Amino acid sequence: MRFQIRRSINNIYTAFSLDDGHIYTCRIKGKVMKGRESEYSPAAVGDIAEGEPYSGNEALITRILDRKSAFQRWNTKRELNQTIAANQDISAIVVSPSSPPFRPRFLDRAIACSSGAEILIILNKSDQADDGVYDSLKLYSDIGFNVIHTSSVTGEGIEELKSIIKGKCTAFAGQSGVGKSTLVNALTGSRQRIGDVSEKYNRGRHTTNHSLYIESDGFSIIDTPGVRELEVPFEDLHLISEAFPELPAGRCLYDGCLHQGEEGCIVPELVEDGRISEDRYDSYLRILSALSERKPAYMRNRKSRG
Ligand SMILES: Nc1nc2c(ncn2[C@@H]2O[C@H](COP(=O)(O)OP(=O)(O)OP(=O)(O)O)[C@@H](O)[C@H]2O)c(=O)[nH]1
Ligand SMILES: [Mg+2]
Ligand SMILES: [Zn+2]
Repeated sequence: MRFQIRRSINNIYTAFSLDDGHIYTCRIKGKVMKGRESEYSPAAVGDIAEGEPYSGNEALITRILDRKSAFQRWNTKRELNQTIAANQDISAIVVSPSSPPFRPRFLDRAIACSSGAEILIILNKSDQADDGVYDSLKLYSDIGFNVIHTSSVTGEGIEELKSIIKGKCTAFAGQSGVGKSTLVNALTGSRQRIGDVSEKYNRGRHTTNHSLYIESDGFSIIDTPGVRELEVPFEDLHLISEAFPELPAGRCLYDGCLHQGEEGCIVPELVEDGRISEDRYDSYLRILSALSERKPAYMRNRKSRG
């Protein structure tokens, strides 16, 4: 039987059977699934799995099918990649203007945490936005990202957002307290718990504590837990440039140039001319250097091959 994972808490999964339409409580056979040693958790919300029911509402999962897309982060405690959402068509990165404050470096990392999905940048709480934040976000629409403004207070952008996500699966990700669950509730009429933003620290309180798949009328959504810090998952350094579409491909002297000051690299010149934003280039370099210093726990214990 094929299942779609809709909720995951402590390795107990709630999954929808794509064959009989029932909901099953699932466990995964064995502790670590083959080919998934490099991950914090073998399955994520949105994953398609194979398995067999052993009662009317329980099943054992034996295999996770390859993902077409994912939103992943680096779990700094366990030193492994952690998948927050899988198989979404759109990764919606939600930001807010002032509570919590807009952090461009965070947004750049969030974009790089998504792979295989379209990126949608949502400035939520537009009722609190000022010109500064609109200016900062203009950079992203100039680069070619889809940027929209929403507010659950004024209703701005909600209909536009509905038309963008129609017929698709959208994962909402971003800092805690930016209003992901509030948006999800406005879109689906569901009642996800929402929290306030701490006055003292001006950041969210991690109200949503696990990812959840919600099927709605003509679209589906994955609500994810907000984070305070977000690090890009361990991956091939060359993949990072996908999150920076303004970096030129194939125009530097050497193929596969990482634009880190190599001979014949044209990027420093483009930054100098203002054709590539200095801030975005700085984000890119910071991500590369964080990744090159990192080694996942499962790789470190391996014996070196001489
Ligand atoms: N002014 C204003 N406040 C909003 C808006 N959307 C959400 N909020 C408030 O922001 C706070 C946080 O909202 P949540 O929806 O819980 O935020 P979240 O992103 O789901 O947070 P986590 O689950 O912790 O990741 C709540 O107090 C909401 O009422 C908005 O458009 N404008
Ligand atoms: Mg939430
Ligand atoms: Zn280059």
